[in-house]
Amino acid sequence: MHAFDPVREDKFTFGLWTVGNPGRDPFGPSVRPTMDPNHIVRRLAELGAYGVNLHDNDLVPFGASASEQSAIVKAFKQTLADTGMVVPMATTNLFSHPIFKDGAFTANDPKVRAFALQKTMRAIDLGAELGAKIYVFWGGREGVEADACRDPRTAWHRMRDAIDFLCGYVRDNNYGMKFALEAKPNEPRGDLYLPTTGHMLHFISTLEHGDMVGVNPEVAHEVMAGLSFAHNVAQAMACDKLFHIDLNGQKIGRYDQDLRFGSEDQKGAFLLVRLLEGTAGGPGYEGPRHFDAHAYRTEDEEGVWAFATGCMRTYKILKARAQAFDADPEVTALIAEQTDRELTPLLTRGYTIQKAAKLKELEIDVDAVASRGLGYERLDQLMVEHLLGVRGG
Ligand code: DIG
Ligand code: MN
Ligand code: MN
Repeated sequence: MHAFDPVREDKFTFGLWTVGNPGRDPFGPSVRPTMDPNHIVRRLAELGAYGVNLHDNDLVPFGASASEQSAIVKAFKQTLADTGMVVPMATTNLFSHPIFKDGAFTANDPKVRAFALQKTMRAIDLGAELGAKIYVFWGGREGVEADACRDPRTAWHRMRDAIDFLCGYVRDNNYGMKFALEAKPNEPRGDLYLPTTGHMLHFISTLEHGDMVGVNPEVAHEVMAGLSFAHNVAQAMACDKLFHIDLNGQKIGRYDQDLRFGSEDQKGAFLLVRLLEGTAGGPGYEGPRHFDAHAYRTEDEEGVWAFATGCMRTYKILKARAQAFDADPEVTALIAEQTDRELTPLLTRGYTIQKAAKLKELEIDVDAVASRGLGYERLDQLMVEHLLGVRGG
């Protein structure tokens, strides 16, 4: 056992669709054979993963009969029992079948919206049967090209009605599930409704049962929008709404690449892991570390498992680097210098008439404050040196 070998306690998970991705893309067919879900579970267990996630149709083919579903699920549950792997999260495929070509919950045709609810309820039942306590909604087709086709407000109301309805279904069945909403700015539709985690956090505040609904931010999706992923995750954590997370890599300004975690923006990945692991002192994230990513199209099955191992190892290496960074006395001293403990009580925990009087009387040497150097160049250089492994062991 080496320092960065993944273990169950790391809570690393993969969607069946990630390592099972056959390498198909808009310009070419699959390059790898389809993997059996039970084989995926066994191989991931051998690599040290904690669990798998799934869309309904990743396990049960679309249109399978009840008896076929029963046999598939029985065998899958046996594989989970044999390997000790769990299913923390489940979700619905509301984007592959042509019926969803104009959306699912937001589609103009009420028969499509009815079928989307029906399919999701059945997928929730399957997720509950497999023990999932987090249910993700990614609206891959909830969007538009010809914007005149519906009032965007109508789409928003339809989405809200669907999530409220499904919250009711989960509560009625005492499934004990929480919902996690996943944003994306575009792709496969020209524009997707609710494009960023920020939009989702507002949307949740309008729901009937918002207490059971949080977010599932994905690295690639916020980077596609040109945003700081760590900042979006931090906002979700600050309002206790980070219910799940999709980890991967992404180059800015590209289509959704879903690359191996940490394979692109290492500084961004470092700051994200530092946040999730709480090494800087704030509360960390306790949920599964889910890799919603897939191997390059160039890879065979061996390459797929190298991809999966790389995701987990890079996360653990970055966690060790973050721990060393936040234990570095020069780093902590530079960060501490920015905190004026005397003034802080005046600036936090709300208004009082006494605070207002004190602040109005405060003598502030504006020129002296303005001319002060903050030492951020040294601080960021220290981070780079920890990241490059020349500091902190
Ligand atoms: C894509 O980023 C989406 C789908 O793969 C899935 O519905 C969701 C769950 O992680 N992510
Ligand atoms: Mn993605
Ligand atoms: Mn995702």
